[in-house]
Amino acid sequence: MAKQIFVTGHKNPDTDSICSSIAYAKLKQLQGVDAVPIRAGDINKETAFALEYFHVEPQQVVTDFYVKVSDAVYTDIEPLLASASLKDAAKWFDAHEGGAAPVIDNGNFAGILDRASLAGEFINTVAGRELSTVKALVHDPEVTFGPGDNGHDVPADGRFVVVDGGKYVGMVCADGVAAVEKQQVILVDHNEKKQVIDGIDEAEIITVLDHHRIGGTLYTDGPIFILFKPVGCTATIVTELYEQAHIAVPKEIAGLLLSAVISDTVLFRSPTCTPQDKETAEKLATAAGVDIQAYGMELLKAGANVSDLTPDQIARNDMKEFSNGSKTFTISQVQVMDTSELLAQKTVLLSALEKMRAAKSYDASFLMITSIIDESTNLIFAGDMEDTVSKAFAKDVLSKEVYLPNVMSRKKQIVPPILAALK
Ligand SMILES: [Mn+2]
Repeated sequence: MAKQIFVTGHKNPDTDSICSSIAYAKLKQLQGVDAVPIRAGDINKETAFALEYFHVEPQQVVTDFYVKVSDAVYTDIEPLLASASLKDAAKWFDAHEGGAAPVIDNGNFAGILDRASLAGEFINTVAGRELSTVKALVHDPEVTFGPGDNGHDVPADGRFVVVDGGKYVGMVCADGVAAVEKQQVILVDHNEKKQVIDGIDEAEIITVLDHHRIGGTLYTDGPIFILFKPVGCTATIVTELYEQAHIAVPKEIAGLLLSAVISDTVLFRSPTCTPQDKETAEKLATAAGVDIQAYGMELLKAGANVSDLTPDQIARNDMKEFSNGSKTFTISQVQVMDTSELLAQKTVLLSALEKMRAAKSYDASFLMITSIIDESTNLIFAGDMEDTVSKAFAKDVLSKEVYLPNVMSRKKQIVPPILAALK
């Protein structure tokens, strides 16, 4: 049976990544494609509100695409019993390739029997010496693998025993790992490698739907379907694909897509919002049976409640990683109704950012403290980037902070000036 196609948003998923992956997987299903939404990690409070509101369960979490030993293990290689005779052992080697036989004792993996040590028993026979037993010849292998281990760790030469909880499972070899059918993946709402689930090089990207800058470094072996549009939300692109397919958006999916548009455009306040996003939201609101403004404010408020988050959680809220090739930095964002409480904790937030920056040796870690009401951002950061920040925004940096009126969008108003200032 062919594997299901995975549809996923970025690491540290936001409402658009969660909802657009669910909605696009649904569209593919309605078109007869065996696609399933996945997510890279925990959902945030805003997304949880949307999913609960429209009674949709969050999709399964997948944290990497590495081929696993369990995908490649040969389970039809019968083990030898420790109580087997030398003759039975010889028959086993006659029927199997490889230099070692897995041996079990009382149902548990006992070790391996080498072809060479069994051959030694032939010499003992000829020399008239006392013969050993299979049990006595068994020894621990140098390496074994568990079903959850990464296939790329299996050495190029040889066959290796796979053991799970003390029980023999089967054997694995590098050729078997290489022969595993690649996991097909559809990326929505991202294309920068640093934001993609780990191990994407062992999978096959077949589609990318996105509304961000092209962040380079992704590579495919064959031609793929790509749709990038400079709109405010991936959900707007997904809705367009439903229309193109002449498939009505199911009610709960319309609710999720609407939530994504509201979230990404901050209820149409963000400069990333286009007329297409607004028109799309209106159609989706009708299909979902909600009032945009009333539902929108409820949704944003659910996400804006950071009162129960620790400074560490705030520092990595909605975090994305960026690189220009030489400098790597992260930008997190919190969107709140009132920034004063967070700004009062600035010292604590800066040390949380510094801890995060130092742990991964980022050049800088930024936090956008964005006011939904004032439509402005206080940008604070850890790392030695005063000159870059000052140049990027043509402002003096005061104690690791710049105040940016009319700035709400990371991708349109923060990332491009920082990248330009780094050139
Ligand atoms: Mn998005």
